Amino acid sequence: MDPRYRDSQGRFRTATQAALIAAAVVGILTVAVPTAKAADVTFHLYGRFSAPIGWSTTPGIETDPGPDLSVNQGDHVAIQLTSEDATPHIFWIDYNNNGVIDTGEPESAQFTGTIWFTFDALQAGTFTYWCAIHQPSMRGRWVTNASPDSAPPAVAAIAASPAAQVPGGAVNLTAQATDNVGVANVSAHIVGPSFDENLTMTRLTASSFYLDRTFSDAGTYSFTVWARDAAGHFASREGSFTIAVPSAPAQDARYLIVLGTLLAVAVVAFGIVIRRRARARKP
Ligand SMILES: [Cu+2]
Repeated sequence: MDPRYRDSQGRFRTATQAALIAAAVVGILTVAVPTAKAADVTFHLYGRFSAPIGWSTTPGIETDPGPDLSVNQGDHVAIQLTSEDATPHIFWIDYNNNGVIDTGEPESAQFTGTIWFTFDALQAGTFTYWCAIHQPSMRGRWVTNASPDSAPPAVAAIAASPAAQVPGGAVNLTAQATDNVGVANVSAHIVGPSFDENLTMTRLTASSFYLDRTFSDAGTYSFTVWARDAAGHFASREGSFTIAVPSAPAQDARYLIVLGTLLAVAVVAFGIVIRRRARARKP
């Protein structure tokens, strides 16, 4: 990670200095430090491995290294990737500069035509972007500017659907999680009868997360949704749902009504028969 960032006067300061300045501002003014808002950033990047080899944001004038590309930490990045030589390419940012594709590094699908590749720029620093196929050719400089993230994420609108489910049925947990820079990870810690698991929730949209899961044991389950940002701040919110063996009260009531009616009819009929016999015996 690049420990420096550029302040409003354009000077580079260290993260420690930034933290001290931020703390001083909060301490004196007791207001929140203004923070950068994550934005949607779009590029069109053209690549080729036949002359002119390299990358370009304009077709036909590729260079190697290609153009410097820069975004802010937390930005939602969408890159339209076009292969100009019908050769397969893979766009990839080597976050740890070890020359191989690692988990968590932005890596596009292989493309021979045009594709969209989207990712969130959560890791700040200066990196090399590559074509994973034509490395060590087809490279360029990628900069993700660090955002001072002083605020924790917010978790809202947590829900379990259905709130009461039968054993073996799926329960859908949903939550909204937002952050001033970017939500890095959302998980649900679920505790129930003989169940205790911390499960990663899947991102549906920028701020919506969900988890589908079945539960076999009847009982009450409590869950805590945890959201984490890249700076390590946490926020959580709690909810619950129940798993119960189904009863069919409506059907039972119907049976009782039918049975009761039959009994009543039988009693009346029996009464009539008795009375008639009694009358018939009278002289
Ligand atoms: Cu390539």
